[in-house]
Amino acid sequence: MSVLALSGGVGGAKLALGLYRVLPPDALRIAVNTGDDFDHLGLRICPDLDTALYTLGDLEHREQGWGRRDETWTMMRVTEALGGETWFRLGDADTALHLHRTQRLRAGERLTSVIAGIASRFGIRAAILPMTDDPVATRVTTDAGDLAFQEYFVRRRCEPRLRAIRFDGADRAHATPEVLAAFADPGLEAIVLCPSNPYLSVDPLLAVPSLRAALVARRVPAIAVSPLIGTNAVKGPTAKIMAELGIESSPAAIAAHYAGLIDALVVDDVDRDAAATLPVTTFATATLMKTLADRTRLASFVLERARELRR
Ligand code: FO1
Repeated sequence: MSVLALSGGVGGAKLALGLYRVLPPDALRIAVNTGDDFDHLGLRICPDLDTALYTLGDLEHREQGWGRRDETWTMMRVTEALGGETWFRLGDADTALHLHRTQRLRAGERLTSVIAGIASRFGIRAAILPMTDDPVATRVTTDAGDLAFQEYFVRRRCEPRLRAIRFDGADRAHATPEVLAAFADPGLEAIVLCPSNPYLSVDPLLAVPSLRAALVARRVPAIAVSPLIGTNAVKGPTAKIMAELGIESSPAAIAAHYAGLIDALVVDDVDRDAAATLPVTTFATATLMKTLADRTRLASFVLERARELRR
């Protein structure tokens, strides 16, 4: 049996870890957003893939959600002294991974293969799959101009008012054979859209035509977990982004955003009443994930609902 999760960012990785812990080790495949990837200090940085690697490899910085917890910062300190860019914080151990990945990519290896090699070195049995090996770059149109994703998200801390989001290259990108095989796996039992920011972290995946087509043609239930709790996003700027895009921060907006792509939506208990009126099957439970137990419990809840939907 297998489960395919679609994930990006810190919120998605939390549920991915819960799924990883409650499923047989080889059962989980995670298609991960690569729209946040960029070249920086001569290195290829893949933030959402690395957050998934560190989280499932039990290396992640627990409070931040990104980067490693056992970090030192000599490289950043010397970069600063040399007048280099330090707005994007790269720890020494994290930088070793970027160096390693950049070398292998430069040698012509596919990103999918590089990530699989690193996951194996981290002892991770789940398949962490870039959504595509083709270039896709999330860019945002803001009142401070057209910005690359990390420039907006990290350097400017999401302060500029967001007008539009686009994913350069997505329309020409191909889902990897490994991602398409995960959708086609006869043993597939469920597809889980993790509680990542739908607009920044899930939409890039859905913008890859063959990935979206595979989700539309699904033969098993697809369940999305809302990243919102009430009108405030749990983590990150989701509510601010929705307001600036003119979208109400509600379960209804999330359901509408995923219309046709999901068979059920999981919302938090505080949204139980709002959920009763949605056009998609909706389940309510506690969706705030602070502890590992929160993550595994939510993962089990989602998988049980998917099994019910299959009967
Ligand atoms: N996020 C920040 O807010 N500040 C940082 O300095 C930062 C550095 C960083 C380094 C490696 C990495 O894998 C992620 C990093 N992130 C940082 C998080 C990253 O920008 C976001 O996790 C995703 O791009 C958004 O989902």
